[in-house]
Amino acid sequence: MTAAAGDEGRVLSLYDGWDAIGVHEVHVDKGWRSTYVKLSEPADDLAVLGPQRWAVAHGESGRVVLLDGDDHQPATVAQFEPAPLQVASADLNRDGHIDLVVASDGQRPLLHLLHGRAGGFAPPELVPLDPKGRTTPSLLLVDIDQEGHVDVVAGLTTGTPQSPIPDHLRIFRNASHGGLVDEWRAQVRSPHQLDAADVDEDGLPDILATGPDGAWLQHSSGFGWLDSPDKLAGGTVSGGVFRDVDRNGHLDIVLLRADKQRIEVHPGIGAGRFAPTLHYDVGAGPVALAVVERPDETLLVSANADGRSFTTAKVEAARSAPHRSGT
Ligand SMILES: [Ca+2]
Ligand SMILES: [Ca+2]
Ligand SMILES: [Ca+2]
Ligand SMILES: [Ca+2]
Repeated sequence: MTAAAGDEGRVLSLYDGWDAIGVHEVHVDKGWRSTYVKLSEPADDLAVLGPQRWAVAHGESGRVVLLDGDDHQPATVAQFEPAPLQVASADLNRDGHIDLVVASDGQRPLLHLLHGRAGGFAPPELVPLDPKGRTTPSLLLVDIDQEGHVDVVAGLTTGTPQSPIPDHLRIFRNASHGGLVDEWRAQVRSPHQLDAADVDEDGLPDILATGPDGAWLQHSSGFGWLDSPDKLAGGTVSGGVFRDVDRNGHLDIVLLRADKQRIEVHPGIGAGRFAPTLHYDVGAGPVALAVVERPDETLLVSANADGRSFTTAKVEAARSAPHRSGT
């Protein structure tokens, strides 16, 4: 599976080489209800723009299509050179229309910025990606400098185990009106999946990077800069997100540890500190992580390569009130 995204209490799945999106209503006790939306060709990536509104990137043909509404009729948004594609969405210029950012890993890796407008998208604007970044496994849209506009963070991998070159994040600041400026880069191991949220509660978003070289937490130090990464886990980590899964008011870090075949929850207790880690066993070969939040429950979902199975675990709400210091 290459993507797992929460969508109104459901999990969307997109398997490598499959030409369908799975839409799964997830339950711990009652089993699952799954439907599949057929695609015209295998897809590389998927972004959720809203309820029943998805952008799908097809690297084989270079097409990015929009599936809108209950009938999921695809409309081509843009056509690029065939190349592996990543897609992410946010309103970059704050005009009320969702915009798309597409990373394409052709001969010359590029970011394509597609501004949404009434009835569709404007033609793509091109922003060169780092030429040393051989592949772009992850795209994250977050207002990293907290000045009010969403910025673009691309996770770039460069080396091979035989000839390692440091992987890195490339930060593109959203200067004004949705134009992107290639700002700076931060070295980090394993930027295969990215998430951002203010985990240490200082008002600035922090970044969680996970991949085959472990899980790494980078705190923001202000003005869009990141501190050097803290290692959270070694081994292969197939996904990581910040969520308040135990609902105690503090973000927790959820990791899918492929090496240990389990989901790990680092429960946040405030100010970037964590209670002892909780473990949930999953099936063989976990490849993607999703968190389903409903009014009455939080579910952790692991998609497992072995038999294309899923494992679901329910998180108990934290019993004690949030800890306060200095009282
Ligand atoms: Ca917009
Ligand atoms: Ca910004
Ligand atoms: Ca922070
Ligand atoms: Ca929590």
